Amino acid sequence: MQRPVLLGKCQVFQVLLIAFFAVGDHRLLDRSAMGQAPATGERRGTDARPLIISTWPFGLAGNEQALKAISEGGSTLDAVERGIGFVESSGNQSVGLSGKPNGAGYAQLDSCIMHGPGHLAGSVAAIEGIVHPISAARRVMEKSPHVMMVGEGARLFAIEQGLESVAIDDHVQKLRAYQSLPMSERGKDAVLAHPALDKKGEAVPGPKDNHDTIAMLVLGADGTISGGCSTSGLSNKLPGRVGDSPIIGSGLYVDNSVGAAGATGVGENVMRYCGSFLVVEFMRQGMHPTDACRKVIERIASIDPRGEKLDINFIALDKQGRFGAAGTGDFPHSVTYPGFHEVITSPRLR
Ligand code: SD4
Repeated sequence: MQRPVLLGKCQVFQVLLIAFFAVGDHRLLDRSAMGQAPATGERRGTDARPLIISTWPFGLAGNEQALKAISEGGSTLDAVERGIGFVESSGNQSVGLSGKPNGAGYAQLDSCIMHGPGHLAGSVAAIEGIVHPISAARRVMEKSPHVMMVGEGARLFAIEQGLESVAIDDHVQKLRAYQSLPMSERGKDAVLAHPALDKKGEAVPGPKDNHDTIAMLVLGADGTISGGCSTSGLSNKLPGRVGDSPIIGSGLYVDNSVGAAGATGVGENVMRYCGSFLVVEFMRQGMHPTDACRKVIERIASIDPRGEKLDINFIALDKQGRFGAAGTGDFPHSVTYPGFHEVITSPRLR
C-alpha cells in the first residue's frame, strides 16, 4: 500500500516541475510580457534558471557542461570555466590548441572571464601551449594582482598555477622562418582592421570561415552573472596579433546589475568600438538584449563602409532573464535553461 502513495507524491512533484518549466516557456513566447517582436530577431526571455547562452552550435555541448557544473553545486563562474573548458579540449577548429594556427603555423590563444559580483575580470592573450586558456584567465583573476597577462609571462604563470600545457619548442623556429618571408607573403589572409578598397573604391570584406569563438554567459538562480570567452582567433593572423576576445568590454562584458554580452566574429571590427560593453550599456537603458545587440551592429556598420560585411555577432542576456543575439549574417547560438536546450538562429541584420 505504501508504494502507490510514494509514487503519487513523485508524480505530483513531476507535474509541478513540468508546470514550472511550462510557465518559463510560456513567458518565453509571451510577447505582451516581453514587448512586441521586431521584424527580425526574436525578443525572448525566461524565468527559469540557470540561463546559459553561448555562441554557435558548438556552444550547446559547452552549455550542457555548464549546466552540469551548476547542478553539482558549482557557481556560475565554475559553469563558465567548465563549459568553455569543454569546448577548448573538444578538438574544435577555432577554440583551444586544436584551433586555427597563426601565420607562422602555431596557435596563440586569447581568453577572458568575468564574474559579476565584485566586477572581477581576468584575461590572457597570445598565450601558447596552454590547454585551457579560460582557466588561465580565471587564475589571473583570482591568483594574480592583475587583470590581463600576455605571451610568455602568461604561459609561465599558467604552468606555475598547475594548468595543463604542451611543449612549444618549435615555435621560435617557426616564427623565425615566418619572419624570413617577404612582407607580401606574411599574413596575406589576415583580416584588415581598416577597410581595404577594391579598384572601384568599394570596401572589401574580410575572408570568411577562418575564425570562430566560444563566448558564454550564465545567469544563476540568485541573479549572479558570469561570462567567458575563448578563441584561437583569426587563422593566419600575424604572430602577436590579439583580437577582441580577451579584451574586457570588447569580446565580453558583465555588469551584475544589468546583464552580460559576448562577441564573435572579426575582432578588429569589434574591439575598436568596445562592442560588448556597448551592448550592456544599451540594456542598461532598458533595451531588450536582442535590440541592444542589433543596435551595436547598426552603430558599427554606420561608421565602417563595409556595412553588413563586417562579420560580427553578439549574444546577450539581462538580469531579468531576457536574452537574444544579432549578427551581420544568420547567427546560430546555443541557449539552455531547465526545459530548453536548443540552437537558435537569429536572422541576418539586413
Ligand atoms: C578574433 N573574435 O580573434 C575572434 C575570432 C572570432 O568568430 O570570434 N571569430 O577576432
